Amino acid sequence: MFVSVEKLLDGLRSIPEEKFTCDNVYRFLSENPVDTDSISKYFFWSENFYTRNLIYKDERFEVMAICWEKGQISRIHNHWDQKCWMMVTTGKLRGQNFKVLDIDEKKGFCKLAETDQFDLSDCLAAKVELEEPIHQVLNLPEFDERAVSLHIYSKPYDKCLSYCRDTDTFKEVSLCYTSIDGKLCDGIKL
Ligand code: 2CO
Ligand code: FE2
Repeated sequence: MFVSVEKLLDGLRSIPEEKFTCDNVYRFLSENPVDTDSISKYFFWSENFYTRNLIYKDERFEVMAICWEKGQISRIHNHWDQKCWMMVTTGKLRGQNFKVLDIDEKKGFCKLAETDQFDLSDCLAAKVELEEPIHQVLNLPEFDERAVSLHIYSKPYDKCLSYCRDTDTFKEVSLCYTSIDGKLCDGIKL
């Protein structure tokens, strides 16, 4: 029932452009839980930040394994207009979605409020809702274990908006890979 990541990639590549929709890819992912052993060569761990490890990228989508030490959390962020799906292959993660209460784009001001929350584990598939795209992913200290999540982004993207709740501000930030094809990227210190 578990599939290797190579099989998952073959399947994703074979989905025609017009069928590469939120629902179709979500269904495909739900039907193809990924075998952890097939992605373990992409795992890198850092005490300082969650790591983003690129497994595959083409013009249409990228696939990465994200490794979360106990207690590590993402920023509150969006994915621009890109579609996103994920599954947690090891451990457990909390997802928290947010809605915009008030925004002044020129001033970089944005007031957010929490909306729904969800927990992911056991290769359960999830998608980022395009209607409410601001979210945060947390490996809560009480989960008390490392976690790994597999992410698919379509199209690939390397910038997002990051939101600060203390100051009600937001700004664009760059995203980088920790490793590509199982090799640590230049300049990355774990
Ligand atoms: N999107 C974040 C990233 O690519 C990880 S949180 O899950 O959506 O760094
Ligand atoms: Fe995200």
